[in-house]
Amino acid sequence: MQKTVIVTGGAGFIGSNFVYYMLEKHPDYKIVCVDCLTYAGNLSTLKEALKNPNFRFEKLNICDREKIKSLFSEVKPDIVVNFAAESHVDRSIKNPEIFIDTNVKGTQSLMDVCRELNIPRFHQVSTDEVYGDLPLDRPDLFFTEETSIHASSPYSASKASADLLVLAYRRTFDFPATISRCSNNYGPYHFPEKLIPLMIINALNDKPLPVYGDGKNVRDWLYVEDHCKAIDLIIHDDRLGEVYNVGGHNEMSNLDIVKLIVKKLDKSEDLITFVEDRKGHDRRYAIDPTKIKEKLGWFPETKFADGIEKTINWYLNNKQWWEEIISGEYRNYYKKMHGEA
Ligand code: NAD
Ligand code: TDX
Repeated sequence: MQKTVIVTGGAGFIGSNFVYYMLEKHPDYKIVCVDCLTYAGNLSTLKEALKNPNFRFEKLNICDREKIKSLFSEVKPDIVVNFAAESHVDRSIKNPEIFIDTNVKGTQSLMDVCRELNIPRFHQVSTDEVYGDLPLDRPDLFFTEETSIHASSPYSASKASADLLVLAYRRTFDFPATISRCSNNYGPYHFPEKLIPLMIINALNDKPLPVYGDGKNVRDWLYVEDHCKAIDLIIHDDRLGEVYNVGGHNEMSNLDIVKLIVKKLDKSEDLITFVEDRKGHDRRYAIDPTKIKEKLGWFPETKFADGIEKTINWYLNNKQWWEEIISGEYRNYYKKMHGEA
């Protein structure tokens, strides 16, 4: 059956991958992207989607309740998937306020509009960071959906707050929502301030590779297409009020990731530079995805060895995309973080 899906934050990394995934998987669906194009959103990312008659882009801030209401009234979506967020932990440490505005108030505003218009389904894209971190010396521990919320950074606190609001709207107003909490994604269109694209691009440019602290922090990496598949399954399932953990069972230390990228690009490990640690730096994330596997049959299909190969090749073949980005506002950010552009 033909459906209309509103994708907020669809000009960012995961949202744009989701737009492409949905246009291909459901060629009869209408996909409407709502994005205000912050530093992290790029229309060039949606260049191919914009050629598709089933795709529409609206430059709008999710906090602008009136304009969102007017668009949603016109479009009458069957499903709203909320990716829109400030997503970078380091930026949240420098300037927390915008994280509260977009991630908390923006989510609330979207839900209010959906309630007013009786939109039948809302999905909140959340993160494993809401659970805080796990110790490195307890590899037997994983985050389950029952793990208590224990956020460490202003970013994760804002995402946790949004999750609590979604669950409260579910209970109080019978709001038709679901939540997914995913581990670290990697793949095409990943903004170059995040670990994997930053290391690929700096290595290609023979620039220092800044590893925070001792580099032993562990993340659980998932190829972005597998995340998109998980969300597609969740929004097409009738169970409401569910929270699903989504993860790749693919834990790696930051240093191992950086060394792998250096090796693949045939560069020298001398580029690796240990820098001051991130404040409040989470040690380890590890997802137990048993629930989504058992209830929806989801599993991470892309092996890390294949995913990282595809990702590196994508950055090699799409230089124009990231060269445009690193020549803009990004330079100011990089200068503030690392002292040189
Ligand atoms: P991103 O920073 O690449 O993209 C965010 C997008 O949201 C951008 O296009 C930006 O312009 C847009 N946006 C920001 N504020 C907005 C606003 N007020 N109104 C409208 N649009 C706005 O982020 P991402 O990495 O693609 O993450 C997408 C979602 O997935 C976020 O909610 C994030 O918390 C979550 N998540 C990300 C990861 C990851 O590894 N990147 C993992 C788990 C969950
Ligand atoms: O230059 C760097 N050097 C470094 O050592 C950068 C940018 C990062 N790191 C470390 C910090 C983290 O331990 O690498 C790890 C990954 O860092 P990020 O790419 O900034 O991701 P992270 O903080 O783990 O958060 C990501 O995953 C969860 C996303 O940005 C979030 O939006 C998502 O919720």
